[in-house]
Amino acid sequence: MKTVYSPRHRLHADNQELNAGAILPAFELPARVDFILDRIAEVGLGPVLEAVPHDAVAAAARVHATDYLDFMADFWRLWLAEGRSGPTMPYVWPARGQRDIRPDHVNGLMGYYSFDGGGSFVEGTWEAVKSAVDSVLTAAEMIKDGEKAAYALCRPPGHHAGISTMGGYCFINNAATVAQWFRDNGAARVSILDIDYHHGNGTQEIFFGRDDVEFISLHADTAVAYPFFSGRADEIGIGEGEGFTHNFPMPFGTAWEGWSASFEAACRLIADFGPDVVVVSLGLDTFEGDPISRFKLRHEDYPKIGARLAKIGKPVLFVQEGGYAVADIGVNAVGVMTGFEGR
Ligand code: SP5
Ligand code: ZN
Repeated sequence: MKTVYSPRHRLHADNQELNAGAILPAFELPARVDFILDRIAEVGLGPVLEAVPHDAVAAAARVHATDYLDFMADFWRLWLAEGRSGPTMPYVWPARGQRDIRPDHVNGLMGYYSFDGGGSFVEGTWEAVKSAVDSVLTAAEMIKDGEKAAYALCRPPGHHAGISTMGGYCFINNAATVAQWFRDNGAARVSILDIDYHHGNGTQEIFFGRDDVEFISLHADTAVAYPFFSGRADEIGIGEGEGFTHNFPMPFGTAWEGWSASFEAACRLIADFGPDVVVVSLGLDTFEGDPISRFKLRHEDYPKIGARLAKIGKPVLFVQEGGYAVADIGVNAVGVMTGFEGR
């Protein structure tokens, strides 16, 4: 299988995050990509190709609001204009009952365009964000040209990014952008299967009213787990989209037995939908050793995921999302891919 990545991901580094009462170095680190690339080489998964530059912003604008994209493009200039240069994060958000009103100052704008404190910006963030879109579009072209599968090793991840909100380490929604790209390039139907530990709230928001892009998410029960405000089983889509969103919340401690039952149901939903292509939002934070998550998948489970996805018989574009057990992430990511290839 071919992997696509951009070395420009590294420009997004030394971020911070709000976590359990402290400002900590972000868990979402550049080294995540290094461990995956090392394992790809070790196993001989296939060629690693550098992302081809695309008009990333135009592709993203098919699923995100242009004022949101404009803000991210302009953010570092606004930040410098305040005399600052260090990493930032939002700290004030409109809550229930407040007005949906766009402020003028950068501090307010950060809150307006985010839903949590995980949208940490540094000088190179925007370049890295666009490079992840380059990666996913380059991989999509490989699928369009006949590859059965491809792996877009995106960083930063994307599935929490909504129409006009960053958060959860995500800025542009890579999976949603590429699903829309497939629709714009001949696919009648696209399934997005999100197996990150966290609910893919951004992807859900983007496609909630649509019947041409199916969204299925397996995740920790958001009654008790991040991102808390979406991901319940009764969220099924709206209007024409009703019945095309499927959520499988699962309790803390879920291991392969429980997880795989939901996964099997998800795979059957995809087969019933009959997509031209499947986009997999591949989070590896379901791993038992993940430092911020509470599922119990083991190394040996990841190849089984890949093998079952291959059985669907549709082209699969894997898009990297979360996974923070940095030293194990390569084994688990490449395990999915070798399982898909039946080796
Ligand atoms: C892409 C992705 O996986 N984003 C995840 C963002 C999660 N951010 C908040 C996590 C809060 C976890 N708190 C647990 C504390 C354990 N020390
Ligand atoms: Zn996650």
